[in-house]
Amino acid sequence: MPAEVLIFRTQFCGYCVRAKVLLEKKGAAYREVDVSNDQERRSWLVDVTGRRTVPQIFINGRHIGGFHELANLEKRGALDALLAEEPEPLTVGRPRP
Ligand SMILES: N[C@@H](CCC(=O)N[C@@H](CS)C(=O)NCC(=O)O)C(=O)O
Repeated sequence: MPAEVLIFRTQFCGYCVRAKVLLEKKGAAYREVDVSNDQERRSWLVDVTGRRTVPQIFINGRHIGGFHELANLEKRGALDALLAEEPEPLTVGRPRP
């Protein structure tokens, strides 16, 4: 089973598009959560990630960062392994959309 990839994004976000293009190029399925008009979820995201920008990307519940961190993983040849990891059966502590 492939990894669970979750992208928190807003509607007009170039880096979100770039992250999705990269994941699509890798053949990775992902789920998107649009936080454009959801202040509560956005505050939660800032609390969890310590970041105010979007996208914020999680792979199997692990916070990866934004587009640049994702692209760096790919550059270092580390992204494939993460995307191939099975998600844990238990989702305690995993971000909920
Ligand atoms: N280094 C970040 C940059 C992300 C970024 O600047 N995102 C823009 C939207 S495309 C953003 O969140 N801007 C709002 C802000 O900076 O508060 C990444 O690679 O994801």
